[in-house]
Amino acid sequence: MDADETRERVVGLARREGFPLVRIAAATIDRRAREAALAAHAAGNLDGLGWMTEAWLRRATDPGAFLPGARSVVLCALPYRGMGVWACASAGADGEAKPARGRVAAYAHGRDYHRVFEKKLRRVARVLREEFGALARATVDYGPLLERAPAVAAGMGWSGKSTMLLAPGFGPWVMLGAVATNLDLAPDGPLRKTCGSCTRCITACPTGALAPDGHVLDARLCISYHTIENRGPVPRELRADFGDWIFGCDACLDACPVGAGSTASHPDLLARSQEDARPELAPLLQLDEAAFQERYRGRPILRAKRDGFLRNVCIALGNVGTAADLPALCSALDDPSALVRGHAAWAVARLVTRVRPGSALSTKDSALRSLESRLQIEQDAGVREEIELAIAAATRRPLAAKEG
Ligand code: B12
Ligand code: SF4
Ligand code: SF4
Repeated sequence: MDADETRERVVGLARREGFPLVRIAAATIDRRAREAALAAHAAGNLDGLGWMTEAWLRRATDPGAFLPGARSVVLCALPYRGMGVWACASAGADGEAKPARGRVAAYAHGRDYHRVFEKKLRRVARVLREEFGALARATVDYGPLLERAPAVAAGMGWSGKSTMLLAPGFGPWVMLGAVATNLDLAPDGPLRKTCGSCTRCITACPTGALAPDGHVLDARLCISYHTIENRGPVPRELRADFGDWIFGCDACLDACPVGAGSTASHPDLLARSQEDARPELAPLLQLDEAAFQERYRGRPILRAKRDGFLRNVCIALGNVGTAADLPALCSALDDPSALVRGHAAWAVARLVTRVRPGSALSTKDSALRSLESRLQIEQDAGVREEIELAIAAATRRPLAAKEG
């Protein structure tokens, strides 16, 4: 079999697994990507992503460290923007008739994409080993290999100002996976495309996480980072800007004109019901550990863990909930998790300072009673501080100066 034939068979193999986009990159160190990643690390933009150390980033920008002897990387992409009617459903932010709903990033509407990719990529790797006698190693997302840099080098798309890879026809709505191999496959070249003068993603980002000229993201400000990866409290100054996002964030993707008309999606990544994409918020606060595991088994949302997810739900209820949601938030003041109790306190205050004037008085009274009675018994110092701040915010009183 000559080199062209081998290449064609490898690409065909990946396509038969259902990947509409397959490109080959040379397995070389991408100096520019490494510099960008190290600069992001040095600037603190990756703080909180503990595993992304300087040493990890050096390895992750060297396919030869990922698979010793690697000559090529086969990049595979699956589209996932089959949002149907669910993503358009009203969140019911202002209407008592509709329950307040949260918003889940589109990549997390269906089955966990890691599982979907792993199965397919491992089959490709196995054929490379068994039929081609080659070395092969597959990865998706969490493996020690940065995926966007080789995908851009191989012309799968270009590097957008949102930092997303934009694939022609699909825009940012593709997930990536890769198989490194020691087969010497002729690489594809990069696209000659850029975002031009567009800046829509930068303007659309609710928290200003993208640099003014784009291409750099500060994870410390990113809703996606906080709602998925952050295990602790969300900085108070960011919470009001989270809107109704409860897992991930697509604001910079939704704003992108590239691939905006695409509805292509791998079927496993589709929402099965409105609850997968825009779940009703208040009932989520009743999930205990077992119910959370049961509801989200095999779904990306498990990644946030129960306490982190309910923390996100509290923030969203504070931002878009109505007076009808107050009892659920007040119950969450007694949640076993201090993380949830603290964010519930914030959300109670945020909700009562937002609701319409007609219902404000009684709502505020009952909110204050709940906050004050929880304060009587609360032992956790962090939660006590959240409750005190919440009482001050709800009554618009400045906090009394602390003694000592
Ligand atoms: C860590 C991580 C995150 C972090 C940090 C993201 C970030 N931008 O740094 C957080 C948790 C915030 C995150 C969020 C999301 N992520 Co993420 N994430 C990753 C992960 C694991 C590593 C990304 C990374 O290397 N960051 C470090 C920075 C330095 O690298 P970079 O952003 O790729 O930067 C490159 C460019 O900006 C470029 N560059 C830098 N300067 C300049 C200047 C110019 C002029 C140019 C042209 C280029 C350029 O060079 C850099 C190196 O290649 C990858 C999976 C993987 N193993 O690669 C998924 C990955 C990037 N995430 C993905 C997705 C889908 C998301 C979300 C959309 C999920 C969501 N809906 O909530 C958001 C989108 C946020 C965003 N705008 O990027 C997909 C992206 C697919 C695509 N089409 O691009 C990936 C590839 C996962 C996958 N397997 O599909 N993510
Ligand atoms: S994912 Fe959301 S918060 Fe993060 S950069 Fe994009 S728009 Fe901003
Ligand atoms: S919104 Fe505009 S600037 Fe941002 S990634 Fe898309 S095309 Fe590029």
